[in-house]
Amino acid sequence: MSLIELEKIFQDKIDKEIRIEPKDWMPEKYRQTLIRQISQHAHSEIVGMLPEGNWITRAPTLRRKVTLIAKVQDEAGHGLYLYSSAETLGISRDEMVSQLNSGKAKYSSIFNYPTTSWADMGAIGWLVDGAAIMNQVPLCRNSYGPYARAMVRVCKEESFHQRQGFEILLVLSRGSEAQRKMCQNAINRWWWPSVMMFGPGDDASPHTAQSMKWKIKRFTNDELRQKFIDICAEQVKLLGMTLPDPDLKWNAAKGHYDFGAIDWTEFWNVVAGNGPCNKERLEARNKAHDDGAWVREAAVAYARKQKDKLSQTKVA
Ligand code: BYC
Repeated sequence: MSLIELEKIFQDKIDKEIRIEPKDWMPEKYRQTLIRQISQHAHSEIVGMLPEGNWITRAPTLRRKVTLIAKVQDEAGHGLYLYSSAETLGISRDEMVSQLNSGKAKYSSIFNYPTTSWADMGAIGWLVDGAAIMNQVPLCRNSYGPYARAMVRVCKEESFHQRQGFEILLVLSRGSEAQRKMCQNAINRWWWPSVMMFGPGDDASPHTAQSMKWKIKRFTNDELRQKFIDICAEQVKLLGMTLPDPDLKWNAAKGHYDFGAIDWTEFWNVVAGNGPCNKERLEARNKAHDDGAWVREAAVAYARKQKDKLSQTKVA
């Protein structure tokens, strides 16, 4: 069969909402796009453990500590499902991890901002996980089977994360003057980076058009960003706080909130590795990897021992 015929069969399947599975024929560019996106997504989950992990020892109560540990542990699980899903496309986990550790592979821009107060744990849950859910629910319907199935479980856990974050902020927002200030300050710092999480505007997004055609993406970056802003603009009222955008205003004609200009210079700086914490995050990640090397070596040694035992039993 010619390449053109294979591509036609492939696109027909996608148009009919038939999932693509690992052993199916797929265009090389589809495979590469998925590896890029899924590995970036997996790395984001793993690096995303760092800013919140910093607060486990400083959580204000036992209940908060237990919840935060569970959340950070969930992120590790998400990273692992996603690495497994990318492995079905023919890349090894070692390759993906070394691309992350060398700084070659990207991870979400949001994780290059520092967490400076307890209220940041609330703002990350509400805004960062909230933005993640907005982007990830449609990914449960993406065209590649292993990625779509992994996303179902990820999304269930993310919605718990979002609610725990909102509840942290709700408690602070009803607390002392200092707590209210801490809450507003965290919202001010996390708002714009969260809005940028959806990626560049559609006119500056090189991958969106093709990914929509392949149904890897179901909505464009700007469509999801708008939905996120519309929801947050209402939810912030329940907190009695404000979003740091003087241009945020309901537009009845459009049925959406208008919002202010996004600082894309900042976004591209962070993506290029020059954000407030880019260097620190990768150093911490590399250190964690080095520190954990014994776990992998022990696992390999154990597996070898078991194999030797098995072959000895067979000989006997
Ligand atoms: N950060 O053409 P575009 C979580 C890059 S973690 C950095 O729109 P695409 C959590 C993009 O890679 C969840 N880079 O690309 C964990 C591309 O660069 P290259 C994270 C970004 O792929 C712990 C270029 O900009 N979620 O929830 O069609 C604790 C042009 O972009 C970003 C995911 O990973 C960014 N924000 O669309 C708490 C979702 N945005 O590769 C929470 C899965 C764009 O050409 N990913 N770039 O050099 C996606 O849905 C899509 O990849 C994106 C971008 C919407 C992010």
